Amino acid sequence: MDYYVLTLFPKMIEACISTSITGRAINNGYISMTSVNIRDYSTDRHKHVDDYPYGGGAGMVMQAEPIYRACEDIKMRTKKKPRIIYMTPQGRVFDQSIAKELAGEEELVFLCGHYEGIDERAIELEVTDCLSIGDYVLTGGELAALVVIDAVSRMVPGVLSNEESGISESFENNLLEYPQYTRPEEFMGMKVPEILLSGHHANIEKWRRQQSLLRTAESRPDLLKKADLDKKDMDYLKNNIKNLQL
Ligand code: 6GU
Repeated sequence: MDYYVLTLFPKMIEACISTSITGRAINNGYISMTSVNIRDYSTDRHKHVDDYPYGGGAGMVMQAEPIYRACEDIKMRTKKKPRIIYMTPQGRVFDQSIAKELAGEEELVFLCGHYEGIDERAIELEVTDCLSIGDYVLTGGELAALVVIDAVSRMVPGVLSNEESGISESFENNLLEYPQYTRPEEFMGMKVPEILLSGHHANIEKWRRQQSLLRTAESRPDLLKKADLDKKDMDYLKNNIKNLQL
């Protein structure tokens, strides 16, 4: 997977992506990152990239031309027509299924805006997808792009080790993860649930499933509606959750 990020703050992207699992994936050749400074495509002698909004109002708007030129340059450098994703709170809300879908691409371009947004004509000319990471407003698209890149990268084959990808995880099958414990057996008077020390694998699996069901019902009842539940799951929930709504 080759990522390109168009931004006014390329250092922000590089610092974040070069650490941890994404950093290892870059070193091992599973992903690559090119951060592109939109300011380098300004034709203005003061390297301006923004101006006042037509019609008035607060803040500045990023001009179409530097963004257009940066996108065209990237399209020339990549073999295929890459998807160009504009990070904006007005976009489709990112989730695990979108992460999996994007992981199937060979290249992804992220466009990060700042100020009061970018000139609509740049969006019309270049952008193929708009993505949001949730219903709140960030100062710019960089953190949002990093969130998407992280979630997509761990879906790219080879990025996670066998052990890491064996981790059953929240949102697989729309259930939240069960609680985990490690040594010591007792901490501040709190004991690890007895069943986890029993060595009885079938009972442990059953307990973990029940914990997942409880957590999802309590914190994310919206997810539970989409989960694949059998009769045993349903009976457990009916007996353990007061106002179960499915
Ligand atoms: Cl993608 N960008 C900005 N600026 N704010 C956001 C967002 C994106 N997603 C949620 N809030």
